Amino acid sequence: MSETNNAIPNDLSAFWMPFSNNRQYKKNPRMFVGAKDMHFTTSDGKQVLDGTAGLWCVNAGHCRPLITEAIQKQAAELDYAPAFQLGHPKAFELANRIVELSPDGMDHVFYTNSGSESVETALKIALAYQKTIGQGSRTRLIGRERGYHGVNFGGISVGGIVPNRKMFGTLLAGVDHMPHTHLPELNSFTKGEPQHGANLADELERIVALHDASTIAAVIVEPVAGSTGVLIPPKGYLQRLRDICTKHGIILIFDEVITGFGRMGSKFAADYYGVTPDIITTAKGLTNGVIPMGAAIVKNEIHDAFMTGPEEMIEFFHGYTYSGNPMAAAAALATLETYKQESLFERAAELAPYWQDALHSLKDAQYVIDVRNIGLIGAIELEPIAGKPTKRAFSAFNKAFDKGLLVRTTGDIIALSPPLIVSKGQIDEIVDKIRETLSEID
Ligand code: PXG
Repeated sequence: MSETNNAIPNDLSAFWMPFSNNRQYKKNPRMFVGAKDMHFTTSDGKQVLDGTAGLWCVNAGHCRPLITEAIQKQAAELDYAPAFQLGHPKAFELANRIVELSPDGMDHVFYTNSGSESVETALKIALAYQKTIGQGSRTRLIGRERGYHGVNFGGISVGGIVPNRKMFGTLLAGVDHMPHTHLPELNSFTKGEPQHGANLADELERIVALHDASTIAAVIVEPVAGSTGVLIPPKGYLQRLRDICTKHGIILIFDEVITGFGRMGSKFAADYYGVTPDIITTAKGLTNGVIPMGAAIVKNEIHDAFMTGPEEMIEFFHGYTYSGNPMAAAAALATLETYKQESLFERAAELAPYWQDALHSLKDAQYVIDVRNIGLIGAIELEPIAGKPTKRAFSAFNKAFDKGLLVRTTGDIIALSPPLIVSKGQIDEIVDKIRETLSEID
């Protein structure tokens, strides 16, 4: 890469950065100018170990050759094809590949460009499905406290992260929330699935009793809540949600934007937990984060209910200019091929016990009040500084970065999710750098 390309512009004010402290960042900007496999290169030439797969998306590691070549080739061959009433082969081929990975009976894929759009799409499919089968009174959507389902209006309505909601008016009407499943007094320092809290799924019964099942269209949850700081479902919890939804004719949506494509050491969290939802939302790992793309994967019964009217009619009034975009489809096909050739989902499963032990060795490190893990996901929760929530974790983020490690923080929680190509030596490096970091911050 030429130096001119990577020179830091001397005016950073025009770019209003997402989910960032713009003013503080721009005083001390940190920029990546390159990446390969497990590392980023910074503009000042430092290597930074990627402990977070970018933003939970680069599951195969950075700048992987199959993906790079596929995109280059696609850009020269078919850059764009209209998405409505027309198609191109790779969008269909990719849907077939996704369906092969999906739980049995979920054989249809609706393309989006992000996790947020996958969520909106899933909620709209759920509402339209209920109407289509003569259950038009089912208009309520149920989410969960501390849930993250992206940033669009449907997603923040069913989501439960307060700062993401409170500035934006009344949101969607007719939404209710189940309680979150974080029970630190009972489950702290659990390795893998927590023992306590499956009964929290029964709160859904309470919500059904309050509103009546005939008014509820769908329930949406992250199988493992990621953004809010890695909340792992208690043993048996997801199955209970499934049973309650089935009993009451409520559609169950698993938001697998983070948990899909190998993060759990399985294809989807649905496989990991042996619980099949009615719709799965995905994005991130679908294209290794390289080109924006998401997908809602839909159970046959739901899809088929739309395919009943006159054939010349559009069946579902929804879609995006870039649904199934050729560049994104090429990136996704090459990503899925990389996962397969390198058995990366299996690799993640094999590494998970080592990951677990390494993370839990931080139990006695300074400030640590909880360690949680599942698959190749981890969280280290820190005791907040009194009266200054998030400050300690943000110091840890900065200090770790200076030591050449990228972590992600949310609240006072350090969240970890390395690319699935991480080595045991790199897992040790992540843990060692975090231990050092915690011993050096206030
Ligand atoms: N659902 C879930 C479960 C997610 O985790 C989205 C939807 C939205 O995806 P898009 O592609 O619209 O951003 C997400 C995204 C973090 C972090 O550090 C998490 C996400 C995005 C950025 C940062 O926890 N999750």
